[in-house]
Amino acid sequence: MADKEIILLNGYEHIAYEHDQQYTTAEMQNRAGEFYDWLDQRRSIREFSDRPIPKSVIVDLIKTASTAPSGAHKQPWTFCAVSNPAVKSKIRVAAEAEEKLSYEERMSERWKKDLAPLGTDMHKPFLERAPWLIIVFKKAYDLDEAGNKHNNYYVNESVGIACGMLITAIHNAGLVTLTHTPSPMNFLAKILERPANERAYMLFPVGYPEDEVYVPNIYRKELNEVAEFFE
Ligand code: IYR
Repeated sequence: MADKEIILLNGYEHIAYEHDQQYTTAEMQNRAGEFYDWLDQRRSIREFSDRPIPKSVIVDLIKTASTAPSGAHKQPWTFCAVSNPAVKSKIRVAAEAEEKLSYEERMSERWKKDLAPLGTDMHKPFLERAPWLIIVFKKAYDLDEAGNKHNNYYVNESVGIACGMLITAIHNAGLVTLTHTPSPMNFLAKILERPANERAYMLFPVGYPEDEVYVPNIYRKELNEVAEFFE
């Protein structure tokens, strides 16, 4: 591809935005509806097959997530992708220790009642069985090579958007995942030896579902429960 022409606007480099996807209204409607139908098929899965997934696929999923918009374009995230069985085992052991405390002591009865239809408990075999774990770290601030701190902005919003895009990319690849947030999550920074500016944000096991998997028969809210229109 030919290099794009760079022009200066307000003293900063700009390139022309190429907007070549002009759909007719009917095509637009079709695409919007089909994308919704396709994404509505996504479900959180807790039982994973151990069938391997090539690293090159995981690389593309992470590159996709890293296209997310972020405060001042700081991209305040690190995606740690783990397939090493010994590291996965360490993560499972530490996560289950935290979850045991959570289920036995930290979570309220009301919370456990709300979770009952999902059938979760302190056991997390998917942390070893899924071929890959992607652990997303947020960067509270950036550290340069000299050790100086630089601000990041809207870090939670930015990393949340990137996680949403990662989930969509995983679904697009025909794979499944789960938004897993063992709490507290600081054991992940220790095991993965992350620098002082990184905090674990969310963990995604990625793989194929187990051969026969049942998911809770839950319903999504109707449009009028999630949207208001002001026309
Ligand atoms: N982190 C625990 C508990 C849990 C909490 C919520 I909110 C969920 O939607 C699901 C689980 C666990 O992973 O079991």
